[in-house]
Amino acid sequence: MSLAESFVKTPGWLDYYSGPSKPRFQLPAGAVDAHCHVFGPGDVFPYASQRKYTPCDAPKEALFALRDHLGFEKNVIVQATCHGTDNRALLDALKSSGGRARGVATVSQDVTDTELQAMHAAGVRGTRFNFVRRLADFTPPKVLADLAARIAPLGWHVVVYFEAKDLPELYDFFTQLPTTVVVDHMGRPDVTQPVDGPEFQRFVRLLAEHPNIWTKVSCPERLSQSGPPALDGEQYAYRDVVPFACQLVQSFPDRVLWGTDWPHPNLKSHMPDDGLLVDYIPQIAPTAELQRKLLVDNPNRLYWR
Ligand code: 0GY
Repeated sequence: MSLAESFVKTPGWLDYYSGPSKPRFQLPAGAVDAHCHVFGPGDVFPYASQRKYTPCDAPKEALFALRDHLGFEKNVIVQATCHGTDNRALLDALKSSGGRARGVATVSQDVTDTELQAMHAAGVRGTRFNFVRRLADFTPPKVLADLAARIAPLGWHVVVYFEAKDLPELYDFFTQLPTTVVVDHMGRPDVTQPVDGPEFQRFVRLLAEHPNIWTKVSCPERLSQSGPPALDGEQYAYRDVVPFACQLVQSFPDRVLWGTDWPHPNLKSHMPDDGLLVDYIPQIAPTAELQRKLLVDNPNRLYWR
Protein backbone atom coordinates (compact mmCIF):
# COMPACT_ATOMS: atom_id res chain seq x y z
CA MET A 1 0.00 0.00 0.00
CA SER A 2 1.43 3.42 -0.93
CA LEU A 3 1.63 6.22 1.61
CA ALA A 4 -1.18 8.13 -0.14
CA GLU A 5 -3.43 5.05 -0.17
CA SER A 6 -2.73 4.46 3.48
CA PHE A 7 -4.83 7.48 4.51
CA VAL A 8 -7.83 6.85 2.26
CA LYS A 9 -10.82 5.82 4.33
CA THR A 10 -12.53 2.55 3.53
CA PRO A 11 -15.33 3.22 1.00
CA GLY A 12 -18.65 3.90 2.69
CA TRP A 13 -17.02 4.73 6.02
CA LEU A 14 -18.98 7.38 7.90
CA ASP A 15 -17.19 10.07 9.88
CA TYR A 16 -18.21 10.47 13.50
CA TYR A 17 -21.16 12.75 14.19
CA SER A 18 -20.14 16.37 14.31
CA GLY A 19 -21.85 18.62 16.84
CA PRO A 20 -23.53 15.93 18.96
CA SER A 21 -26.50 17.08 21.02
CA LYS A 22 -26.25 17.69 24.75
CA PRO A 23 -27.81 14.64 26.45
CA ARG A 24 -31.08 15.18 28.29
CA PHE A 25 -30.09 12.33 30.62
CA GLN A 26 -27.69 13.72 33.18
CA LEU A 27 -24.92 11.23 33.79
CA PRO A 28 -24.13 10.51 37.46
CA ALA A 29 -20.98 12.14 38.86
CA GLY A 30 -17.93 10.04 38.09
CA ALA A 31 -19.43 8.33 35.00
CA VAL A 32 -17.02 6.45 32.72
CA ASP A 33 -17.30 5.95 28.96
CA ALA A 34 -15.91 2.40 29.13
CA HIS A 35 -15.58 1.66 25.41
CA CYS A 36 -14.18 4.19 22.96
CA HIS A 37 -11.24 4.42 20.59
CA VAL A 38 -8.59 6.79 19.29
CA PHE A 39 -7.57 6.51 15.63
CA GLY A 40 -4.34 8.10 14.54
CA PRO A 41 -4.00 10.73 13.37
CA GLY A 42 -2.54 8.52 10.67
CA ASP A 43 0.35 10.82 9.85
CA VAL A 44 1.53 10.63 13.48
CA PHE A 45 0.41 7.11 14.43
CA PRO A 46 0.18 5.15 11.16
CA TYR A 47 -2.48 2.49 10.77
CA ALA A 48 -1.34 -1.15 10.76
CA SER A 49 -0.31 -2.61 7.41
CA GLN A 50 -2.43 -5.77 8.01
CA ARG A 51 -5.59 -3.79 8.90
CA LYS A 52 -8.99 -4.69 7.43
CA TYR A 53 -10.20 -1.08 7.19
CA THR A 54 -8.86 2.46 7.19
CA PRO A 55 -10.81 4.68 9.60
CA CYS A 56 -11.23 8.43 9.75
CA ASP A 57 -8.71 10.04 12.06
CA ALA A 58 -10.23 10.29 15.55
CA PRO A 59 -7.56 11.86 17.73
CA LYS A 60 -7.38 12.09 21.52
CA GLU A 61 -8.30 15.80 21.55
CA ALA A 62 -11.64 15.04 19.87
CA LEU A 63 -12.30 12.17 22.28
CA PHE A 64 -11.58 14.29 25.36
CA ALA A 65 -13.79 17.12 24.02
CA LEU A 66 -16.63 14.62 23.54
CA ARG A 67 -16.10 13.28 27.07
CA ASP A 68 -16.55 16.77 28.50
CA HIS A 69 -19.49 17.63 26.24
CA LEU A 70 -21.44 14.48 27.18
CA GLY A 71 -20.64 14.78 30.90
CA PHE A 72 -18.38 11.77 31.43
CA GLU A 73 -15.52 12.07 33.89
CA LYS A 74 -13.29 9.39 32.37
CA ASN A 75 -12.69 7.10 29.39
CA VAL A 76 -11.58 3.54 28.82
CA ILE A 77 -9.84 3.56 25.44
CA VAL A 78 -9.85 0.23 23.63
CA GLN A 79 -7.27 -0.70 20.99
CA ALA A 80 -8.99 -1.32 17.65
CA THR A 81 -7.79 -3.63 14.91
CA CYS A 82 -6.82 -0.81 12.51
CA HIS A 83 -3.83 -0.14 14.80
CA GLY A 84 -2.98 -3.86 15.15
CA THR A 85 -0.56 -4.47 18.01
CA ASP A 86 0.97 -0.99 17.71
CA ASN A 87 -0.43 0.67 20.83
CA ARG A 88 1.36 4.03 20.45
CA ALA A 89 -1.76 6.11 19.77
CA LEU A 90 -3.48 4.51 22.76
CA LEU A 91 -0.51 5.04 25.09
CA ASP A 92 -0.12 8.64 23.95
CA ALA A 93 -3.78 9.31 24.73
CA LEU A 94 -3.51 7.67 28.16
CA LYS A 95 -0.43 9.72 29.03
CA SER A 96 -2.18 12.95 27.98
CA SER A 97 -5.33 12.27 29.96
CA GLY A 98 -4.10 13.33 33.40
CA GLY A 99 -5.23 9.99 34.85
CA ARG A 100 -8.71 10.31 33.33
CA ALA A 101 -8.26 7.45 30.87
CA ARG A 102 -7.36 3.79 31.19
CA GLY A 103 -6.67 1.48 28.29
CA VAL A 104 -7.12 -1.96 26.81
CA ALA A 105 -4.20 -2.87 24.53
CA THR A 106 -3.69 -5.55 21.92
CA VAL A 107 -0.41 -7.37 22.32
CA SER A 108 1.37 -10.11 20.39
CA GLN A 109 3.16 -13.12 21.78
CA ASP A 110 6.51 -11.32 21.36
CA VAL A 111 5.61 -8.56 23.82
CA THR A 112 8.26 -8.33 26.53
CA ASP A 113 7.61 -8.09 30.25
CA THR A 114 9.26 -4.67 30.21
CA GLU A 115 6.78 -3.49 27.56
CA LEU A 116 3.87 -4.86 29.58
CA GLN A 117 5.15 -3.00 32.66
CA ALA A 118 5.45 0.24 30.68
CA MET A 119 1.88 -0.17 29.41
CA HIS A 120 0.69 -0.77 32.94
CA ALA A 121 2.43 2.41 34.13
CA ALA A 122 0.66 4.34 31.34
CA GLY A 123 -2.74 3.03 32.44
CA VAL A 124 -3.38 -0.17 30.48
CA ARG A 125 -5.46 -2.63 32.46
CA GLY A 126 -6.44 -5.26 29.90
CA THR A 127 -5.72 -6.92 26.59
CA ARG A 128 -8.20 -7.53 23.80
CA PHE A 129 -8.72 -10.72 21.81
CA ASN A 130 -10.76 -10.07 18.67
CA PHE A 131 -12.57 -13.05 17.12
CA VAL A 132 -14.74 -11.13 14.65
CA ARG A 133 -13.74 -12.66 11.32
CA ARG A 134 -14.15 -9.52 9.22
CA LEU A 135 -11.77 -7.67 11.60
CA ALA A 136 -9.03 -10.03 12.69
CA ASP A 137 -7.08 -13.04 11.44
CA PHE A 138 -7.23 -16.26 13.41
CA THR A 139 -4.78 -16.60 16.32
CA PRO A 140 -4.32 -20.08 17.82
CA PRO A 141 -6.04 -20.39 21.22
CA LYS A 142 -2.79 -21.62 22.79
CA VAL A 143 -1.09 -18.29 21.92
CA LEU A 144 -3.98 -16.36 23.49
CA ALA A 145 -4.04 -18.59 26.57
CA ASP A 146 -0.30 -18.02 27.08
CA LEU A 147 -0.81 -14.26 26.78
CA ALA A 148 -3.67 -14.37 29.29
CA ALA A 149 -1.41 -16.20 31.74
CA ARG A 150 1.26 -13.52 31.31
CA ILE A 151 -1.04 -10.54 31.89
CA ALA A 152 -2.92 -12.10 34.83
CA PRO A 153 -0.20 -11.28 37.43
CA LEU A 154 -0.49 -7.59 36.47
CA GLY A 155 -4.14 -7.68 37.54
CA TRP A 156 -5.23 -7.10 33.94
CA HIS A 157 -8.33 -8.62 32.38
CA VAL A 158 -9.10 -9.97 28.91
CA VAL A 159 -11.62 -8.22 26.65
CA VAL A 160 -13.16 -10.48 24.00
CA TYR A 161 -15.07 -9.49 20.89
CA PHE A 162 -17.00 -12.10 18.90
CA GLU A 163 -20.34 -12.66 17.20
CA ALA A 164 -23.12 -14.71 18.82
CA LYS A 165 -22.99 -17.45 16.19
CA ASP A 166 -19.37 -18.17 17.16
CA LEU A 167 -19.96 -18.49 20.91
CA PRO A 168 -20.45 -22.30 20.92
CA GLU A 169 -16.94 -22.93 19.62
CA LEU A 170 -15.36 -20.25 21.86
CA TYR A 171 -17.31 -21.07 25.04
CA ASP A 172 -14.77 -23.45 26.62
CA PHE A 173 -11.86 -21.18 25.79
CA PHE A 174 -13.53 -18.23 27.52
CA THR A 175 -14.49 -20.17 30.61
CA GLN A 176 -10.93 -21.40 31.11
CA LEU A 177 -9.31 -17.95 31.07
CA PRO A 178 -7.64 -17.17 34.42
CA THR A 179 -8.65 -13.48 34.55
CA THR A 180 -11.77 -11.38 34.58
CA VAL A 181 -13.20 -11.56 31.04
CA VAL A 182 -15.18 -8.66 29.57
CA VAL A 183 -17.36 -9.36 26.52
CA ASP A 184 -17.80 -6.50 24.06
CA HIS A 185 -21.28 -5.45 22.93
CA MET A 186 -23.25 -8.25 24.65
CA GLY A 187 -21.62 -10.88 22.44
CA ARG A 188 -23.31 -9.27 19.42
CA PRO A 189 -26.73 -10.94 19.61
CA ASP A 190 -28.98 -11.17 16.59
CA VAL A 191 -31.80 -9.00 17.99
CA THR A 192 -34.31 -10.40 15.50
CA GLN A 193 -34.14 -13.61 17.58
CA PRO A 194 -36.20 -13.81 20.78
CA VAL A 195 -34.51 -12.59 23.94
CA ASP A 196 -35.50 -15.85 25.64
CA GLY A 197 -34.37 -17.93 22.64
CA PRO A 198 -31.44 -20.37 22.71
CA GLU A 199 -28.83 -18.06 21.20
CA PHE A 200 -29.09 -15.22 23.71
CA GLN A 201 -29.78 -17.56 26.61
CA ARG A 202 -26.47 -19.30 25.88
CA PHE A 203 -24.80 -15.94 26.47
CA VAL A 204 -26.83 -15.32 29.64
CA ARG A 205 -25.76 -18.76 30.90
CA LEU A 206 -22.10 -17.89 30.24
CA LEU A 207 -22.38 -15.00 32.69
CA ALA A 208 -24.67 -16.79 35.14
CA GLU A 209 -22.28 -19.72 35.53
CA HIS A 210 -19.02 -17.74 35.49
CA PRO A 211 -18.80 -14.87 37.97
CA ASN A 212 -15.52 -13.64 36.42
CA ILE A 213 -17.30 -12.83 33.12
CA TRP A 214 -18.63 -9.29 32.55
CA THR A 215 -20.19 -7.63 29.53
CA LYS A 216 -20.53 -4.23 27.91
CA VAL A 217 -24.17 -3.46 27.20
CA SER A 218 -23.02 -1.13 24.44
CA CYS A 219 -23.54 -0.63 20.72
CA PRO A 220 -27.30 -0.58 20.17
CA GLU A 221 -26.50 1.31 16.98
CA ARG A 222 -24.63 -1.73 15.64
CA LEU A 223 -27.17 -4.31 16.67
CA SER A 224 -30.47 -2.58 16.02
CA GLN A 225 -32.71 -3.24 13.06
CA SER A 226 -35.27 -0.64 14.21
CA GLY A 227 -32.67 2.13 14.36
CA PRO A 228 -32.41 5.52 16.05
CA PRO A 229 -35.33 7.78 17.00
CA ALA A 230 -37.35 8.75 13.93
CA LEU A 231 -37.72 12.35 12.90
CA ASP A 232 -41.50 12.11 13.39
CA GLY A 233 -41.04 12.17 17.15
CA GLU A 234 -40.66 8.44 17.93
CA GLN A 235 -39.02 8.81 21.31
CA TYR A 236 -37.43 5.42 21.90
CA ALA A 237 -34.16 4.72 20.14
CA TYR A 238 -32.98 1.22 19.25
CA ARG A 239 -36.01 -0.30 20.99
CA ASP A 240 -35.35 -3.80 19.61
CA VAL A 241 -32.02 -3.94 21.51
CA VAL A 242 -33.46 -2.77 24.84
CA PRO A 243 -34.81 -6.15 26.10
CA PHE A 244 -31.41 -7.78 25.57
CA ALA A 245 -29.47 -5.09 27.43
CA CYS A 246 -32.16 -4.83 30.13
CA GLN A 247 -31.94 -8.51 30.93
CA LEU A 248 -28.16 -8.27 31.39
CA VAL A 249 -28.29 -5.09 33.49
CA GLN A 250 -31.00 -6.54 35.77
CA SER A 251 -29.39 -9.99 36.10
CA PHE A 252 -25.75 -8.93 36.47
CA PRO A 253 -25.85 -5.35 37.79
CA ASP A 254 -22.31 -5.55 39.18
CA ARG A 255 -20.73 -6.91 35.97
CA VAL A 256 -21.97 -4.57 33.23
CA LEU A 257 -20.22 -1.62 31.58
CA TRP A 258 -21.36 0.97 29.06
CA GLY A 259 -19.48 2.90 26.40
CA THR A 260 -20.20 5.11 23.43
CA ASP A 261 -17.95 3.16 21.01
CA TRP A 262 -16.95 6.55 19.56
CA PRO A 263 -15.97 7.06 16.72
CA HIS A 264 -18.12 4.05 15.77
CA PRO A 265 -15.89 2.11 13.38
CA ASN A 266 -17.36 0.44 10.33
CA LEU A 267 -20.86 1.87 10.55
CA LYS A 268 -22.10 2.33 7.01
CA SER A 269 -25.84 3.02 7.26
CA HIS A 270 -26.17 5.64 9.98
CA MET A 271 -23.88 7.42 12.39
CA PRO A 272 -25.36 8.02 15.84
CA ASP A 273 -25.53 11.38 17.56
CA ASP A 274 -23.53 10.54 20.72
CA GLY A 275 -25.79 12.75 22.83
CA LEU A 276 -28.79 10.60 21.84
CA LEU A 277 -26.80 7.47 22.62
CA VAL A 278 -26.39 8.72 26.19
CA ASP A 279 -30.14 9.34 26.29
CA TYR A 280 -30.62 5.62 25.52
CA ILE A 281 -29.05 4.61 28.87
CA PRO A 282 -32.15 5.03 31.10
CA GLN A 283 -34.06 2.64 28.85
CA ILE A 284 -31.66 -0.18 29.80
CA ALA A 285 -30.82 0.94 33.35
CA PRO A 286 -34.04 2.49 34.62
CA THR A 287 -33.15 3.20 38.26
CA ALA A 288 -30.56 5.52 39.78
CA GLU A 289 -28.94 2.55 41.51
CA LEU A 290 -28.54 0.55 38.28
CA GLN A 291 -27.22 3.65 36.52
CA ARG A 292 -24.64 4.25 39.25
CA LYS A 293 -23.40 0.66 39.10
CA LEU A 294 -23.25 0.60 35.29
CA LEU A 295 -21.62 3.98 34.78
CA VAL A 296 -19.61 4.65 37.96
CA ASP A 297 -19.06 1.74 40.37
CA ASN A 298 -18.31 -1.08 37.93
CA PRO A 299 -15.85 0.70 35.62
CA ASN A 300 -14.05 2.32 38.56
CA ARG A 301 -13.73 -1.05 40.28
CA LEU A 302 -12.26 -2.66 37.16
CA TYR A 303 -10.03 0.13 35.90
CA TRP A 304 -9.13 2.51 38.73
CA ARG A 305 -8.64 0.30 41.80
C1 0GY B 1 -15.87 -1.78 18.07
C2 0GY B 1 -16.42 -2.53 16.95
C3 0GY B 1 -15.82 -2.77 15.75
C4 0GY B 1 -14.42 -2.61 15.46
C5 0GY B 1 -13.41 -3.02 16.24
O1 0GY B 1 -11.20 -3.37 16.74
C6 0GY B 1 -11.99 -3.05 15.86
O2 0GY B 1 -11.65 -2.77 14.72
O3 0GY B 1 -13.65 -3.45 17.45
C7 0GY B 1 -16.66 -3.31 14.68
O4 0GY B 1 -16.35 -3.08 13.50
O5 0GY B 1 -17.67 -3.98 14.99
O6 0GY B 1 -16.01 -2.15 19.22
O7 0GY B 1 -15.24 -0.77 17.85
